[in-house]
Amino acid sequence: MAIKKKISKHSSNGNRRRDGASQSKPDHNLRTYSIPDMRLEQPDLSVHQEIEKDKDGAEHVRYEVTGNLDAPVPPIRDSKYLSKQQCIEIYRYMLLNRKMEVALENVYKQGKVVGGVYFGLGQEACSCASAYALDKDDWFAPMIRNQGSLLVRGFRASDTMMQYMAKADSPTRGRDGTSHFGDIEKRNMVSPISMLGDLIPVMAGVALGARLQGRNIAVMTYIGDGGQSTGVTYEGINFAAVQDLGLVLVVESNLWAYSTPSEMQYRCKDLAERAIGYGIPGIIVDGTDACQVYDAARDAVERAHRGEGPTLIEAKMMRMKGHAIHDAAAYVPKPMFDFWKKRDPIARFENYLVKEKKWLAAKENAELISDVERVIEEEREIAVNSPMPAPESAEGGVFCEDGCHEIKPKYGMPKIKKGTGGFKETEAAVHLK
Ligand SMILES: Cc1ncc(C[n+]2csc(CCOP(=O)(O)OP(=O)(O)O)c2C)c(N)n1
Ligand SMILES: [Mg+2]
Repeated sequence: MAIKKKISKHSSNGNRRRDGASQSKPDHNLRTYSIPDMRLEQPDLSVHQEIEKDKDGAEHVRYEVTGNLDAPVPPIRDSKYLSKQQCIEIYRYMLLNRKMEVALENVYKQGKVVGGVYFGLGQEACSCASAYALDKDDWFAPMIRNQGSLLVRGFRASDTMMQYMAKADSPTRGRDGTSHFGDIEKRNMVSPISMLGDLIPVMAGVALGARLQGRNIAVMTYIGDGGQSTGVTYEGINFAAVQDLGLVLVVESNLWAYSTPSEMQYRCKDLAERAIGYGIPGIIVDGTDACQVYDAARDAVERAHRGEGPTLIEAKMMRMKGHAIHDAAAYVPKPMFDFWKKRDPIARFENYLVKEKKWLAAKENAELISDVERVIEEEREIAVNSPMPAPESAEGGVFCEDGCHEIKPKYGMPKIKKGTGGFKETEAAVHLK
């Protein structure tokens, strides 16, 4: 019996013309997966390298920025979670963060700082609102741009200032001139690690330790658009992913890694896309919008508490100073600074609270600002007046000595399944061969 060829109503060709006449323009930004983008603006700026020869034939490299530099400034997105009081508190921390760094720049110029100073100018919303999303029992590990996170977690501005001045009352008693200190007692803070990316597996380990003690906690840390290129970043996130550990990784996508623009750092469109490769949720937020940063961080923290694993948050913003105080950032095209200055996280949040929401009267705002200035001035005084460490104390407190600090389970005794121990020596030996 002959089989009749079935003609489908929806044949592969259908009625579509193939001469291209009815074809719409392909969308090269089309994603076949979902990465939520909470931003209310997607800047289209890009940086290109130009090589010029001078009259002697020597080549000089400079960067140029193209795109819509006059784009209107986006509003702040209303938070799903934050109350009026919480918004004002975050705003206050952001002001403390900024004014502390201005004071630090001044003491540096007065020759009182040992070594360099790092700034988080333009990144205050990212540092403060992310740390604000943590619960007291959670852990965090800041990097150089996160001096605001320290304030939110209960450190005083004088702690950071004294640390830079290597004073006797500083957290490391003058043993370190920058930010290498933690607090395993009160504030659950792991010290920054200068080797970029290394904090990620360490924080995954902290979450694993808590899990063995019967608790799912959130462990938040930060990595830059440059630092995320390191191999250990992959290893750390992947480990957290397969173990469902509560890592909340804030990728500070601030367009520069020292003098390398992000266009020369990675080829994918958004760093949040990396989450797809790890098999974890990724989200993009405007890093200059405290509400967006908080909401994404809070969702990630709650996911961590439920034992569902890590989240990658890409906070897009701009590093508004050089790498550190010694770097004038002359390689950054000036129009880029102008563009992002209009997106200042504090000025926009102030406008949101005072003018849009009317949660803060102009007078209350002025009082809040002068109170923050008073606090910073007091903290600066404390820091400047702290003595330098006694020279004869120099050999102490560098290495961990007996009884210097006790490391004990914080959340309970580790739960170990019975009957898993007792490997025979021979098995280990065979394995090693
Ligand atoms: C593994 C490693 N490589 C290089 C450095 C030197 N270094 C310190 S900060 C920095 C740039 C970091 O840029 P990014 O990660 O984008 O952070 P940002 O400074 O922009 O906040 C470099 C190259 C380092 N500390 N560790
Ligand atoms: Mg960077």
